[in-house]
Amino acid sequence: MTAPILSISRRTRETPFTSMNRDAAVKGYTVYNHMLLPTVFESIEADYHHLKRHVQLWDVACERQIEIRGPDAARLMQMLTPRDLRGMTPGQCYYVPIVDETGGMMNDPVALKFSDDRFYISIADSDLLFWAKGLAYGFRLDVDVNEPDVFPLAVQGPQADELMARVFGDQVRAIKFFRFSMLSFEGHEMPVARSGYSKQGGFEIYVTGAEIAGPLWARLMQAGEDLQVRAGCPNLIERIEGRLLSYGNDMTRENTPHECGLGRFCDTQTAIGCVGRDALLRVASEGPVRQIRNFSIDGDAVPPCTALWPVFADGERVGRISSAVWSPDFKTNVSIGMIRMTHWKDGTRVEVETPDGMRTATVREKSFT
Ligand code: THG
Repeated sequence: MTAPILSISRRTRETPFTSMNRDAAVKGYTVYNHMLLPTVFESIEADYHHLKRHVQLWDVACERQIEIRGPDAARLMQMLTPRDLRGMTPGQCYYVPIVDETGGMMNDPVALKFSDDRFYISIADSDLLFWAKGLAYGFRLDVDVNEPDVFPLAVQGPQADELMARVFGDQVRAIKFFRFSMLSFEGHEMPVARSGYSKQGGFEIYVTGAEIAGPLWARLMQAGEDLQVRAGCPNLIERIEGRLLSYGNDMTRENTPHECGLGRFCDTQTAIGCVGRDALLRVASEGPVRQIRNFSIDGDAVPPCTALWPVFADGERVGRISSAVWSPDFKTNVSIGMIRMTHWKDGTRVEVETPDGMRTATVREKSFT
């Protein structure tokens, strides 16, 4: 049997790194924000081991930027999120839940603040641009909202500091977690942040202009040869172990940030202007009745999790699994799901209905890492 292919067209946008991925023998793609996102190079397990030991270059250009510019930029930003942005200073990144008027999750991006009148929102997979433009128009805000030619390149893994220092200088070592500096490469200035969709440490370079993507990729590859640098991508196993959520998979507009375990990124009381504030004030006072947890699912490797798997306790449905995969390091199936408060305590035993039968599983309050 041959695997089906993904037909690529103008809608499934290529990135400035697509030809580099091809040269690195990319084996799988998904589509994220209407753009190609590699999912596997050697194998998901080989990519995972390499990521945890060495350093990888990730084409995450699909983390599209929404640029908000103008006198009302800060006001629009605060309308979008229940996280209080008043303490955010230029050069900071904030992980920000974005909610609609019902308090439902619209996206879970990383925001970058350049100044009071300029931000980037580095979005997850939903068309947040239209919601932001709609709010700006509807409220007659004095802002420009657009998607600039910025293409994030992540450098992830334990050797990321060493590799980045060789290309951008020792100043990268001083960049703190979720902060960015404007650094230059061949005369191009770009934000370089200590962040990324893994728990292995590293940076994200917001490559400004497609023309510099090739030279930067080549320089990083050459500088990191002895560090065994290679192309990689967000890794399914590593991100589930670290409980990094995937919008559209682990949560949707049906969920509040509190259900997603993102209550620590909400300051609903003081986030004056957030369109979901009233709705969230109601749920924040009572607390959620179901929440995201990790689970370990017993038995050998589970099949790919491409739909929600029901979770049962004593024959009653109490939750669902949204991501699951075999972990070579933890020697169990690691997973992310949502479960009712009656069963969300650490160590609770439940049953998961997978496509190849019922499996026993254990709720984990903490992530695997
Ligand atoms: N980096 C950037 N943009 C992104 C992602 C990213 N856009 C899409 C997607 N990833 C958005 N989702 C996430 C999810 C988790 C995190 C970042 C973006 C993340 N979480 C830290 C954690 O859970 O450990 C917490 C961060 C904090 O403590 O503030 O990093 O990866 N540019």
